[in-house]
Amino acid sequence: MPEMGDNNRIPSQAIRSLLKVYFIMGSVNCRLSPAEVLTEALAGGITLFQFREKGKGALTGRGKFELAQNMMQLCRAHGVPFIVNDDLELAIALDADGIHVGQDDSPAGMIRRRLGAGKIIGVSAHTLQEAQQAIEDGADYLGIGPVYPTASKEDAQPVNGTRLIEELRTRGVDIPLVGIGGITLSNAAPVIAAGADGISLISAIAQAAKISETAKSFVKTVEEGLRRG
Ligand code: 3NM
Repeated sequence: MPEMGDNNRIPSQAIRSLLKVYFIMGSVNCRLSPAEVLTEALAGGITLFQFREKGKGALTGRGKFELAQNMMQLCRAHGVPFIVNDDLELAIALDADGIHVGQDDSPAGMIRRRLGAGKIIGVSAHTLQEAQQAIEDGADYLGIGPVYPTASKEDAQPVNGTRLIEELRTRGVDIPLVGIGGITLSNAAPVIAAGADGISLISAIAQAAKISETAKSFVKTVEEGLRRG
């Protein structure tokens, strides 16, 4: 985990660099075993990981807990922070590095009181208002999507392109943020050009024929995009 800032919060500059290639996955997203997929993705240089055990056939209870524990150990071995999707009790039980929540979950402020200052809290936002509210509530970063059509989220909102990312940056909102939804190697660059600090993705890595090489190519694409500014 990065060094803490003055108020025990992780500084936004550190969050920004963690967001470059933010891989999300659960057992239903993988063709190989989840441990194999995550090991390859870590070897390829993903910068942050989110455990998202959701959808048809997803594990629950003990099975979910044990898989999460296993994924967190793999992340820790590579120095990559481990974020839990939605499940605050799981994040607390594991002492995970953070949590990512949607609009139907508790507000970031309430979560912060349970998790503590030094944990990472991400919020999904689909409109300017949702983004502003999440910032007010103390989110560390925002996930903005879906940028492109996605098959990985059943209840996805309408596709928004890079519009909201651009609008936030034009208005001077400088919170760390990632674009999400349908991102591939061929359409990632415009997301960074729009002002995102990174990209968040499931299938382009989880279902890749060569997972580690693909993750590495995403890191290169994002870093080139960030250098271009
Ligand atoms: N959240 P893929 S889109 C988990 O719009 C998730 O907030 C989204 O998966 C949002 O990279 C999405 O396979 C799915 O498209 C991303």
